Amino acid sequence: MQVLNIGVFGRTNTGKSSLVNALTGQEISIVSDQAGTTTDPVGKRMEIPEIGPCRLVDTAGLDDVTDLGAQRVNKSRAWLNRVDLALILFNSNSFTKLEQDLAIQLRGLKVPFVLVHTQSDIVPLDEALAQELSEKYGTDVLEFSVALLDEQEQQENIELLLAFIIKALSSSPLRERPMFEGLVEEKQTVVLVCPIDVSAPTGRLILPQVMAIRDLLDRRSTAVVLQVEELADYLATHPTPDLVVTDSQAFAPVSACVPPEVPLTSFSVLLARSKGPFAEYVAGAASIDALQDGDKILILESCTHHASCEDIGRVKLPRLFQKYTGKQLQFTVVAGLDPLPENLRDYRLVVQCGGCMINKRELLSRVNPAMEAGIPICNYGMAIAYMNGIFQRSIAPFCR
Ligand SMILES: Nc1nc2c(ncn2[C@@H]2O[C@H](COP(=O)(O)OP(=O)(O)OP(=O)(O)O)[C@@H](O)[C@H]2O)c(=O)[nH]1
Ligand SMILES: [Mg+2]
Repeated sequence: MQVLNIGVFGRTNTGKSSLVNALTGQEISIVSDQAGTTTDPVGKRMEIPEIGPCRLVDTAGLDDVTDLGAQRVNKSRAWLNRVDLALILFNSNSFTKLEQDLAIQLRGLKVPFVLVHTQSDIVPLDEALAQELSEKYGTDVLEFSVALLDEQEQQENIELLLAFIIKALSSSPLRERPMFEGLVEEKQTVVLVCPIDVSAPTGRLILPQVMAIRDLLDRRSTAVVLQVEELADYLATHPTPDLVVTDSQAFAPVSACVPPEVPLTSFSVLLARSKGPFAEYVAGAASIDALQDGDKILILESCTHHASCEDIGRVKLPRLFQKYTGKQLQFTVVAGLDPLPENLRDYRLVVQCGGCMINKRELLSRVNPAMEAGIPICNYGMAIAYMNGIFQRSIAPFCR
């Protein structure tokens, strides 16, 4: 399930932590009149109506000049690459170069933002300034305070902030596309093939499988969940399903079982369509055939996990690449949100993991530099599908 990040940015003492506490109704962050109270960014998950799970991220002041100030500012600024929405806080009608630059940077990153004039019980927002900022940046400007004496008025002020957040996120292009949007309709049946093998986590399903089941329930369609061994018997004894989705690793036996007229795809292809730059992945997969001896491949793995000996990014994928191409290739793996290599242009292909642990915005910030440098990109599942000869079939349901 996608968790949207909402970053709270601004100078020290503008009331960032107070706003986070007011919005969540909890004492998440320490509040004090000492500039530089918040040091490391603090995230708090909250469910926002109409939007779903979000992470509210309180950051350190962007004008922090204490000893560790520069490091704190860098850590806060790093969140600009991860947020789906930013709240830019300012007070005393002081929208200076710092705030202006922030707004311009966010606009360049195509991240929506809302301007929040804080501590408005002390200095109210100047209407002319609000009008000017709203026109200049095309966003809402909210007069906000956490210290209103009238309880009802205070509640309404928080509700209004929430309404602005919902409005900005609902129309955001950074929201992920639901997995089966445009593919499956009410009352249709989808078979989900979920192998429970050694790599399956104990006692639970993996995130893409859970997301698929949830989206099918939302669509009032039927999900049939089974393992590879049960598939043939199911198909022989039940009406033909409208779609079959399998774990990529079981694509070969599953595709042998599923009649050619029944659409078949994989969880990773669905995930790529829902959160990745799908068309670019499709084009990138074809570039695997052009790889030559000595070419470099960059593998981007977005989650952090202990690398096992059969690790997909470090062992299985490189092995498959060598076997399929017959070329001597060089692989670099970058994990988590570690910086990308400086010599990005030296790579012939970038292969990103499915990104089930990160949101669309974070995933795009990983692959965008490669796209901008004109380097073909693909993801794990689509590269595996391509090299196993099942690519065309797995993307066919989206090309109808
Ligand atoms: N009167 C009034 N005081 C506020 C309001 N919001 C915050 N404050 C006070 O302003 C001071 C700074 O608030 P914080 O929430 O700690 O500000 P911050 O932006 O998180 O500060 P740093 O973490 O240092 O960057 C505290 O003394 C708060 O009590 C408000 O709406 N009205
Ligand atoms: Mg703070």
